[in-house]
Amino acid sequence: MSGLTRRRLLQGAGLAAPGLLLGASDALAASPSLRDIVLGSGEWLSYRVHRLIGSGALAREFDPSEMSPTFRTNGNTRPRSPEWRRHADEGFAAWSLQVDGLVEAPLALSLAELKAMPARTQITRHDCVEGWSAIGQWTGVPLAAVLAAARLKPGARYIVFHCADDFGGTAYYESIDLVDAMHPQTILAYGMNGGDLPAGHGAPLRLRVERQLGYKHAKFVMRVEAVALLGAVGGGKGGFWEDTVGYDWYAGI
Ligand SMILES: Nc1nc2c(c(=O)[nH]1)N[C@H]1C(S)=C(S)[C@@H](COP(=O)(O)O)O[C@H]1N2
Ligand SMILES: [Mo]
Repeated sequence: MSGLTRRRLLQGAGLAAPGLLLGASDALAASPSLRDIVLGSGEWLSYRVHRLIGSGALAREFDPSEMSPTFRTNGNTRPRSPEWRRHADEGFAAWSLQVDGLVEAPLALSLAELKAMPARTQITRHDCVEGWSAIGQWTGVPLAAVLAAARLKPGARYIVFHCADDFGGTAYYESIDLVDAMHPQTILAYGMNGGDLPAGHGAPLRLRVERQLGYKHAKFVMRVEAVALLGAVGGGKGGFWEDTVGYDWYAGI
């Protein structure tokens, strides 16, 4: 059963069954902000099912022979920010990733420093909400390793990704919870299909969060911020498309 189909079923089940699961306790049940975002929609049940029974599950990984011959780009493919363009012209030699917010040790990590950290390579399927999929190979540093280096403060609950590109002057942004942030397949990727991450796919660094739909995979990531609440981020729903067209924040597949 495809992820999308399963998700639709979960949303349907949400009409009848939420009481069953809402009784279980976890830290998120106590988070009014998250409840406000998703309560009353199937998204809430989907979120709880994933967190209760599937929080450690791995997304399927594929054989090199299954990789898509072409992997299309989508959304922005070349940020118009002068800062990003200068870095691109310089091969991102002077670029660095900012890691800040609710962390003990804010960091600025160059591409060389990120590449010197533990690396993970995975061949996964990307599912865009618009109805296309592609299988590609991604190499990067586990987000968990970056967050461990910066040492999250106890109040941190969500990780926000701030991007170099914009739509109509608003920079792209996305966010995930700490379960997805610490998941072994959640990486900040600097490589794709054996080479450097191409500009169109988010150079120099993009998020891969393999159990989520495509729009969660922030490209052109400049800054990773740890926050306690999503209410103060953008329009308050945790991501650019969530805020502008109402996409689910928890786009679990
Ligand atoms: N910064 C940024 N990240 C983004 C987007 C974007 O426009 N800007 N588009 C999203 C969408 S909808 C999809 S499907 C994927 C596309 O990734 P790709 O271009 O590598 O195929 O990136 C996601 N991340
Ligand atoms: Mo997408």
